[in-house]
Amino acid sequence: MRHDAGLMQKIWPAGIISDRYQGKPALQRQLRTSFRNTGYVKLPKFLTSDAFRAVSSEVTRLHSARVRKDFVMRDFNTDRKMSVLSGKDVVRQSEVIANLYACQELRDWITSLTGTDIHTVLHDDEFLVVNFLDGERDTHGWHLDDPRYALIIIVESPATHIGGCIEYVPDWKRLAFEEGFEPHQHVEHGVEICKRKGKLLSDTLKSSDCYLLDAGEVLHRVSPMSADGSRKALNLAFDDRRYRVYGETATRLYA
Ligand SMILES: O=C(O)CCC(=O)C(=O)O
Ligand SMILES: [Fe+2]
Repeated sequence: MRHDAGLMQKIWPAGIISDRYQGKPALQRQLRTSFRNTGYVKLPKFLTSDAFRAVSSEVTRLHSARVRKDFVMRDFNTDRKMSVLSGKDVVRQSEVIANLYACQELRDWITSLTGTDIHTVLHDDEFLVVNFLDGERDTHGWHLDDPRYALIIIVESPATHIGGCIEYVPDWKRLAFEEGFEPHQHVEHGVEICKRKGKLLSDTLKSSDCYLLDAGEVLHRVSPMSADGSRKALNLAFDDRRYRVYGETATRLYA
């Protein structure tokens, strides 16, 4: 996928990252430290309002093309009750999102935060995905991503008291080793141990918030909604290496 600077300029003449995240060395240091410590950093109003509006209207338009999923993911033994669109289905239908994924400004910013190279994910379902929670009990259960990093853009979020929030356990595999539980099959059991030890973290996010996650290392889920509500999120995945062997989980959920 090629970055089309001319088209980006036409779609978003002011660029896509809002001013509050540019040329602010103190804030950038703080974000970098937080990401290094927890593998998570919240980025309220990360996109300019024009860019967010465009993404939001595309994701909302794509809702009608969503594919329903309701199964237990083998590798983590956790629920997928949600609707999805794979990367290749999204870019077929949205030039705006395809260009956002290819945007060099975005990649440079992520590099400056993580301190690593950023590469396109070479998995045509998983390089970007759109996830929808559409009602009571919907959840995107506990998992690790195959690609290293995920930049998530929250387009719509349910009322905070009904769930649909991000929960995460930094450094999951190391904790599993230290606490002696199996990190891929006995996930709920491991999460209970981590919760007792205060290692389970969570955050509530609202429409236009973004977050960057060290998604290959930090166990995460979107918690079940306890009542009717709606959540829409776009996940742009990047890797810290050029090639990697991908597991089966993304294919099962998105292909
Ligand atoms: O929707 C979110 O906030 C997280 C999405 C996610 O974990 C994923 O797409 O792998
Ligand atoms: Fe994920």
